[in-house]
Amino acid sequence: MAAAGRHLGMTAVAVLAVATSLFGLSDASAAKKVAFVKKTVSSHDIVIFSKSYCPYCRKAKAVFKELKKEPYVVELDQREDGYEIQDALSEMVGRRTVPQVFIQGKHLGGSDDTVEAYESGKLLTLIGIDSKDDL
Ligand SMILES: N[C@@H](CCC(=O)N[C@@H](CS)C(=O)NCC(=O)O)C(=O)O
Repeated sequence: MAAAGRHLGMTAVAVLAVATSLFGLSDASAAKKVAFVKKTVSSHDIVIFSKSYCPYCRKAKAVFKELKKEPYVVELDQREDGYEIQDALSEMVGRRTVPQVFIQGKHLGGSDDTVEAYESGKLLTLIGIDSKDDL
């Protein structure tokens, strides 16, 4: 009876290990993706984590085009590790949607937040443009 219990326990551990490797990330791999996000947002003034087909991402990109600023764009759907980066982002900013926009290393938000910041003038300040006349 005890042997059967031990066998079941070992089977559960094996199943968990396989499931983790198939569906989850090891802590080390997740930490690497968090490090990638941190390094990316600290290396560029404007960063957009995006998916190439996403209409909300297109909208956010259009705002920066309007401001004549070129963001650094990470297209998650065009990378093998895109899903893991999205997991890391989700852990960091509490949202799983794209786009996620960062200005000078700080999280601004998604598309709605970007458009709102543009319309209120907050985005100009964050980017360091004095007024729309300077464009
Ligand atoms: N209100 C959000 C909407 C963003 C949104 O719904 N994005 C879709 C893609 S177009 C998304 O992230 N879906 C989940 C996914 O792609 O994993 C915003 O303003 O950013």
